[in-house]
Formats: sequence, structure tokens, C-alpha cells
Amino acid sequence: MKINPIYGFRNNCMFINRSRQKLHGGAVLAAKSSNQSLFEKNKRDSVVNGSNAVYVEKLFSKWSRDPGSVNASWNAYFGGKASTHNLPQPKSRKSSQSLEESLSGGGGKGGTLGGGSGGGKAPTIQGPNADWKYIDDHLVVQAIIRAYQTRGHLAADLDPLGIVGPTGSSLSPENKKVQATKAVLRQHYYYTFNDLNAVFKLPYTTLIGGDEQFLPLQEILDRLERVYCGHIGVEYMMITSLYKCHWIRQHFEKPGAIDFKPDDKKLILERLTRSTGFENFLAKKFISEKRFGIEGCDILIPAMKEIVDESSRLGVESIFIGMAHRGRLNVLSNVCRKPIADILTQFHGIKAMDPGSGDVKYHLGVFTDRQNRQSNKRIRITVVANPSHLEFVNPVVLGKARAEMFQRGDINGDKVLPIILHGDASFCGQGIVFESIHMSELPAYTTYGTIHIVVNNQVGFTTDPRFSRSSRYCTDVARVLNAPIFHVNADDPEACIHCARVAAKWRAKFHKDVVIDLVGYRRNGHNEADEPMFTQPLMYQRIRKLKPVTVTYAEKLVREGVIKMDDYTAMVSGYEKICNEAFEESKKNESFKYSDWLDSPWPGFFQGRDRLKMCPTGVSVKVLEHIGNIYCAPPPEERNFVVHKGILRILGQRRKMLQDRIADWSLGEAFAFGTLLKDGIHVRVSGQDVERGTFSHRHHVLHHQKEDKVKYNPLQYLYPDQAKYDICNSSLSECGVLGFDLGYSMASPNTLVIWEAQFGDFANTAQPIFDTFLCSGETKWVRQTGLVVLLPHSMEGMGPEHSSGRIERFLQLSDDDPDVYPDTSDCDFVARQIIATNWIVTNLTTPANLFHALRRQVSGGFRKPLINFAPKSVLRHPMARSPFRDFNECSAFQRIIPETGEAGLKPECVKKLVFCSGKVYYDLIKERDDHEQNDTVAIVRIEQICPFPYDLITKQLELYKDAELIWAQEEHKNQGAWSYVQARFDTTILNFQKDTRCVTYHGRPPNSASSTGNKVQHYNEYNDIMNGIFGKLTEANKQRLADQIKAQQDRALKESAASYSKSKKEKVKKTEKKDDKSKQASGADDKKKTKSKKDEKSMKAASGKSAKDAKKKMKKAATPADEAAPAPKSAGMRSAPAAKPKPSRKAEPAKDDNQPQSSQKSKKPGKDDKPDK
Ligand SMILES: Cc1ncc(C[n+]2csc(CCOP(=O)(O)OP(=O)(O)O)c2C)c(N)n1
Repeated sequence: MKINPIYGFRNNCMFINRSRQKLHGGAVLAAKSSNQSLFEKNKRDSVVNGSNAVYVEKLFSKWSRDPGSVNASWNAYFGGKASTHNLPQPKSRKSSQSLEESLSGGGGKGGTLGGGSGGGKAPTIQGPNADWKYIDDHLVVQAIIRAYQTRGHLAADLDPLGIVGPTGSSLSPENKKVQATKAVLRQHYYYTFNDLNAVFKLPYTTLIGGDEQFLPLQEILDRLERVYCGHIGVEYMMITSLYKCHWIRQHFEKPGAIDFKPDDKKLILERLTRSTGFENFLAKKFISEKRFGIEGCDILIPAMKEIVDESSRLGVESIFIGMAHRGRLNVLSNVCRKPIADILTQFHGIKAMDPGSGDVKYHLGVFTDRQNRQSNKRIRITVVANPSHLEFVNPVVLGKARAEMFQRGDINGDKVLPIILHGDASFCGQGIVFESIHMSELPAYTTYGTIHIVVNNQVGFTTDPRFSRSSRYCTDVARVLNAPIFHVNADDPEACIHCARVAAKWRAKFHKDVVIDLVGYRRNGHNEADEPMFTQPLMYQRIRKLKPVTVTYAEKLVREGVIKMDDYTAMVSGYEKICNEAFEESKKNESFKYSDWLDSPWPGFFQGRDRLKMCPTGVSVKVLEHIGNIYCAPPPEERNFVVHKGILRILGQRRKMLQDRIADWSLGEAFAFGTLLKDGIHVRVSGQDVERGTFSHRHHVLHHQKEDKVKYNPLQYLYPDQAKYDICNSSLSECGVLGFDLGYSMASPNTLVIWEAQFGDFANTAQPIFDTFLCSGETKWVRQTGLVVLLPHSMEGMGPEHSSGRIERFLQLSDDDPDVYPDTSDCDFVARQIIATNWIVTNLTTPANLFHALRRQVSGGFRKPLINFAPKSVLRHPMARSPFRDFNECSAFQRIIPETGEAGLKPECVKKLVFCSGKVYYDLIKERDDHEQNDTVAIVRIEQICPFPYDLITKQLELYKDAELIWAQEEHKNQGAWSYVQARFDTTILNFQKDTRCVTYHGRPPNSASSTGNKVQHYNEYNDIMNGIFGKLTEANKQRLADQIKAQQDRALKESAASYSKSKKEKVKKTEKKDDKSKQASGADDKKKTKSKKDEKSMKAASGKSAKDAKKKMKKAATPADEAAPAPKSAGMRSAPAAKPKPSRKAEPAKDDNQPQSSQKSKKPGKDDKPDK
């Protein structure tokens, strides 16, 4: 059907009526309201109305045959040339066809809606009679507006160098712009308008009209062009919230949105003058010094200042900045207002007065607290110290900001703002960027919006963007944020400041991230000593011709009459004078302190405190009982909280432990947290699946089994005035989350922050955080942290990537000297030794020691990171339990746990003294028992490996002076603690002059992998270690073990059968009761018969089944919930067939986390409830 273009405007009345006749229901109703108003308007205004429609139609058909046959004005009208603002504008058939063609795939045969393929056979749908041309025109205008909104940024003039643009560098910038815009439009709409003066109604989805509802097409295009394809490219249409999109339009589309008053312009120029002046001054005074100047992106400083001012006005009181080298000194001076003299002192090569290695000047942190002149409010600014590793400071900044929010009770981030600066190459290149921004909406990690600024100088060291990213923009990684990205030409100061202001407002309004991409250039090489022409010759030819933005902006303001040239030269010389004076002052400084560059001052923490005094960590049993009673109880009745059956069983087992005054790992940990919370220490535990615990041992967060998202965390309800307890499952990130929690731990010394790896093996994806922050942060930046890292570690035959937290690496990073025997006579030796070391490394074996170690973290006058190799199977090992007395006031952390068994009673009879650490201890005592060598082999656990307990080891050497010395480890020789302890044993023995012994190694041979994945090999290796220490089992040993196993099996069989028949009886009783009560269901008797037959059968099978259950139960003390979790306890290792590999157990959903699957049906009381003594 060919649509007569006249129909619509000929008679809107007809259009409506026809529509009404042909359409029914929703379509009519939808069309009705919008067309009704159009109709009303045209009826009033139009020259065509119901009374003359027939006349006009006749004229039109005449004109169609011969345009000259009608009056010139009608000719102009039908030809679309008339300028009648009152009339809907007809367009030529040609243009209409081109649209139809484009919509129908170029066929131009028009008339069918719905894209019919033609060919005459397919039925065509007749569209209603309407002024389709008129509608199409409006739709196309809407589409064009939308195209600009969506893709206008692609054609924006962002590059001050004029190199980057959709059409390449061969065109002049003007031409390029035009071409680019057309490219944007043509990309989607092969449609041209004949009359650019035609007036169109603006849709509500644009605000370019301001108060105007109608604009001529040309004006619409001009305005869109200015808003979207000028010096700002706003990327926001991917935001899912229409309200937020509208907000963005209000700030960019509205006429006059980017208007600066003369005073604002002067302020921008003043700040630019400082930015450029600072770099010029350093360049002049320190010609050969690296400073990673900001020249080419000078606007960064005024933009940051604008964010600070605006945010301060909007209520922000504390800002955390993370940034790399580029422009850092400038930021410290001109944004944070660190005195210039202090900065220049760093250039003079002066020695620091305090210990530590220090860091290069463009890595140091800063903390300032001052009055903001624009808002007249106080504001704190922190620039977080960072390593060379680009972008790795990001999560640290976020964690610090989040912790500050917590400290201030700032629940929405109204008072605390993180700002992170990025380089263009690093922003798109480093995975940590994604890991960090991906936390932005996670409840326990959000900072309620971060402002990101990319200092985009369009080159990464020497690499062009086309070789450093696949994405169009370096910011594309941030599209995941569902937040706006403002690309802006860094040589347009006002555009940049506008973006900065809108970003600050956005963050304050929506508490979401926002990105500013400052597209500039790098006036010098990567650093000031670099020759950029080696690699970017053409780019630098252009750069050399460019005037600095400060100059061009000053010239612009002179042209506008805002300032005179003299004003500008006065600004420049005024700032130069300030710098010169600061330079003279800096020369007077003879020394400086690293601590002057501290980014995390802990006011009041260090003052008047005896750093060496470690507070006791034991607590009264009453407190333990109070905490235990709440921790081990289901939620209070009034909550009507439905708890999972398995959890109820676990809670029951925990209560049993309370009665027996004994604690397993979970209880020991809960005691540590609970007692700290009681003391007002905020505790935060973070990591993958920490709420339940990877090995299902923790269960701190209970989930209502009937209601979604209803949870209960007993540790939050211990005391009315307790500190806050947070335990949060993290995203599947190690580097990002560890960095975040490290930052969190730095905010306050009175917080215990724990990051737990799922398995220690995965912690190496966070290696830069360990290397550059955790192990060396204090020495580089005088910055302390008491962060605890829990790394599940131990060889359980579960494969190379589920076995090792890489103890050796953490020990190698420890900075205590292996060759120096310390002065152990000092009564403060323990504290002094820890203070002198960069971190503590432990491999703990008892819940009580974990309790004391965690409490010790916040007990002294200093903070030190703790790396603890957390257990896996030992979490449920029946022997890994501590009596309450090991937690009481008389107890303390044990750096070593000496032998307390038979061998310890008669040390003179001991032939072998075995030192070990961690889970292998439980293997060793089992084997010693099997080998019946309890009186001749002493086993000593080194719980704190670093700093090495020289004093206590010496005592052991003295005690067992005739024993052969052995180091036993389950790890391979090139791994584990061996290389660390070997040197320190030697130093200890050397110091213990009478001794000529040396420690021999007993463990797995060297290996490049951390573990085998083959069970047989695993057991064989295990047997080799044990045989090496204890020799092979004698015949007598074997007979004894066989007898033991038999006895155990018999016992278990009896118990199982007894409990089975008991539970069966109970069930029968219950069923009978039920049947008596209800007396219903006619078929009930039949069912009962079948059931009792089944029962008979299963009773018969019971004895056999119970025996199997019992066997299984003996093999496994615990069944971890994860497939890759610990294997059966080592007791079963010897009995494992050597030649036939045991098929690896498939992951089974843990029905009962504390019991082996096989024992569930028997519902026996947990065998684990009592220590296996
Ligand atoms: C993780 C990391 N890899 C490599 C480097 C070495 N490096 C220092 S600066 C730089 C280029 C950075 O480019 P960009 O992010 O664009 O920042 P710019 O220096 O241009 O400001 C590189 C690769 C580093 N510091 N950190």
C-alpha cells in the first residue's frame, strides 16, 4: 500500500476516525491520547481541516501529475519548501521512500508493515490510514536524538592532538568532526531531510530545548552536536535507570548547563597556573630528576580541586585518594596542600631520621586536615602510599575509605569519598581494576560511589593504545559499573571542570561510581629523562607545536575580557615566587622523617603507650561460657527462625563441648571473636564463603529455611554494648578483596580484620598485595596493620592446587636475620622480636592457640600482620581440641608446644627429638603410637615459625641433649618451612656451644608441584616420611594394630545395631500413635503391611550395613563439604592399599557437615564429641 502523504495532514479528524474504525483495544487507546491533542491543535491551526480536505486532496493529485498546475504556494507546500510553523511538514516522496527503503531492506516497494518478504504469496498486513510520513519524520528525529545520546561520544572532539577520531588523522579537525557526526547518524538512519527548517516537537527524552517544546531540525542538530560531539563525550545510555539518564541530560543537555561566571573562570585559570607552574618550577630546579610531571593533562589539578570543593559543599569530610606516579607531587602540593618545602626536601637527598627503607618521593602517602576555602568547611585528604605496581592501590583505598565510613558511622558514604586516579594503559590493562570496581555494589565492600579519573595521555610508557587494548576506550572496563563515563578533552578547561562538578554531584546524589576520562597528552617522555620521539615521533611533532593549556585558556579569557594579560602574568610570577620561597626553606631542612609522610595516622594510639607491653590474652571461663551459650544456641524462640537440621545437630555438638569444657576449632575462633567484641574491638572476617567456612566448620550466619534472606548471626548478640561483628562472603577475588581488607585494617588499630583464602593455594593471585603492601608496607611507609591472613594449608592428597598456602614464600619474605641469634635474655624479647620483624607467620595446631594468636593481634602497642596457615582436616580432628583451661587467665599464646607425653616425662630416655609445625603433628603422634615409640620420640610443635622462637628451641635442645634432631614436614623439601627453619636451627645450635648436633630433614623430596594429585603416590610419600622417622612397623606393631581395628569394628557394629533397632522402635511407636490418632485412610493398612515388610528386610540388612557404616566412620573423622577439601584423616593412610589407588571420593552434598555420610542414618551421637584419648 502506497501511503498518500497528504492523508495525515489533510484531515487529522479522518486519521483518528479511521484509526478508530480499524483498530481496537490497546492500540486505539494508545494512539488516542497523543493523536487527539495533535488533532485538536491542527484543527485550530492548520489551513487544512475537515471542511477543505476534499479540496486539498484534489489539489494534491493535480500537483502529483504536474507541479506547475497548482498555485506556487501550494507547489511549495506540497514540495515541502514552505515555511509554515503551523503545519506539519510534508516531505518529498523521495525522502519518504528512502526511509521506507531503508526500513524494508532497500526494496522500496513499501506499504507493508512487518517486513514481509514479498513474492506475492505471504499475506500482507494493511496498516491504518495515517500521516505516516509525518509520524516517520518525528520518529526519525527522535531516533537521531537518541543516536546522539547513545553514540554522540564516538564523534566527540576529545583528542587535543587531533589524532584519534572515528575517521582517522588525515582530515582536518573540522572536517573530521563533520564526517564523524555524519558517520554516527548514517550508521543507523539512511535518511535525509530536505528541509532543515522544519519544526519538530522534542520528545521528553531530551532536554536540549530547555523551555522550548518545538525546535527547527537544524537547531536540534546543532544543539545535539554541541552537547554530544563537542569537547565532552558523555557515555551514559547504558545506565539502566531512566531517572539517572534524565539526571545526566539535565546536567549536559539543558541550554546553559555549562556556563561559568567570570569568577569561576578566573579560579580555573589560577589553579591551572599553579598546576603548570609547579611542574615548570621542578623542571627548572631539578632538571635531571624524575618527577612524572602532569604536563599535557594540567587540568587534572583544577578538576580534582573542583571535586574536593563541590564534595565538601555537599557534606564530604574525608577524601581518600589513590593514584600512581603521574602528577602525584603536584596533587600533594596543589590538591592536598602538603607544604611545597616538604616536597622539595625529598629532592635534596637528605637522610631520614627514622628506621625503614623509605620509598621514592612519588609513592609516599600524605594526610592533611584543613579548611576548604570554597566551602568554608574542614576537610581531610589522604593520599594512600602505593607501590610501583600500577592500580594495585585501588582496593586498598576502597577498604580504607570503607573503614573510615564505619568509624564515622557514615552509613551511606555521605561523609567519606574515595577518588582513584588511573593511567589510560593501566586502567584497561590491569585485572585488579575490574576486581576493585566490581566490589562497588557489594554490601560489605561498597564505598557508596568512587570517583575515578583517568589521566589519559594516550600512551602507556611507549605503547600506543591500539597495541594496549582491544576496546574503543580505555575506560570500557568501567561499563560494568552501570554508571556514567565522561570523556573530556583535557585542553578544554571549562568542559573538564564541568565534568568534575557533575561527577561530584552524581556521587553525592546517587552514591554510585562515576568515571572521568581526561583525554590529554604527555608533553615529555614517560619520565623527564626519556626521549619520546624514539617511539612516538609524529605524536610528539604535534605536541611540540601545542601551546600549554594554561596559556591557551589565559588567552581565551583575555579575548572574552574576563582578565587582562597582565593579570595572567602576575598569576604566573606570584606562584613562582611561592615556589622559590619554599625552595629556600627546604634547603634549611637537614633531615626528615618517613613518618611525616604517613597516610594512616592513628591519633592517640602510640602516645604514652609502652610498645613492648603485650596485654594478657586469657579470659575467665565465665566469659567463655557466656559467649559459648549464645554461639551454640539456635536463634531465640521469638524469632521463629527455622534452622537447618544439620545445623541444629552441629549446635548440639557444640553445646556438648561446652558441657565438657572443651573447644574445637570453631569454638576457639568464636571465643576469640566474642571476647574481642566484648572488649570493643570491631571484628571483620572477609573472604570467599567465610560465613559458612569453606570446610563447613564455621556456620556463623544461619539461614532461615523457610524465609528468603532471613539470617541470624549469634556473635552479633553477645553483649548489648559489644563492638560490631561483620563476617562477609566476598566476590571470587583474592587480590581485590585482600587489598580491600588490608586497607580496612589500616584505618584503625582497634579492629581485627581477617582475610581468609578459600584454599591457601589461591592466595598467590594476590601476590602483589603481599609483596608490595603487606610484607613491606611498614618499612616503606611506616604504616602498621594487624591484618590476619588465614591460608588453609596441608597435604591431604587432594592435588597440587588444594594443598599448599606456600609457607616457604611467606617465610622467605620475612625479614629476620637467619644468622643472628638474638638477645633472648631480655624480658621483652617476645614483643621486641615481633616488632623487629615484618610479619608473624604461624602454623597453629590447637584452638586455644588460635584464640590467643587472634587476641594477641590487638593486644599490644603496635600492630603486625599475621599469616596463619589454617587447618583443613584438623578443623575436625578429634585431638585438635583445647580444654577451657587453655583459654583462661593463666593461659597465653604458645610459640612452641613442647612434648607433654611420656617422652616429655623422661627426656633422658628420648632418642629422637622431632620438630614440626602444623597438621603433620597429628600424623606424627598417630604413627609414634602405632610404632610404640611414645617414650623414645619427643615431638615439639613450632607454632610461631616467624619470628623464630630461638629461646624456646634452645631450651628443647638442652632438655633433650642426647636426642637425634629431626625436622619433619609433610611438604616437599623445597617448600614448607624447612629452608627457613634450617638456617635458624643451625644458628641456635651454634649458639648453644656444647652442641655438635645438626637437624636432619624428613619430608617429601623436592618437587616443582606443591603436591601430587595421585592418592597412591600421596600415601607412599607419607609412608616414606613416617618410615624415615619411626622405621617400618614391626610384626608386633602390626598385630597390635590389627587387634585394635578388630575391636573397634566389633564395638562399632554393636553400637550401630543397637542404635538402629532403638530408632526403629521409636519410629514404629510414632507411626502407631499417628495411626491411632487419625484412624483414617482406608488403604492405610495395606501401606503398613508393605512398610513392615520393608522394615523386616532392612532389619535383616541392618547388621551388615552397620558394619559398613562403622568401617567408613573409622576411616573418616570428618567429611569436608568441598570436593577438594581434606582427605580422610591420616589414621587411614597406613591401611590404605599401596598398590590399588582408592577411587577419589566424589563430591557429595554435605547432609551433615560434621558427620560422615554413612553414619547419618544411624543418628548416633557424634563420635567427634569426645577427645579421642
Ligand atoms: C603492574 C605494573 N606493570 C608495569 C609497570 C611499569 N610501568 C610503569 S609506568 C607504565 C606505563 C603506564 O601507562 P599509563 O597507565 O598510561 O600511565 P602513564 O604513565 O602514561 O601516566 C608501565 C608499564 C608498572 N609500574 N606496574
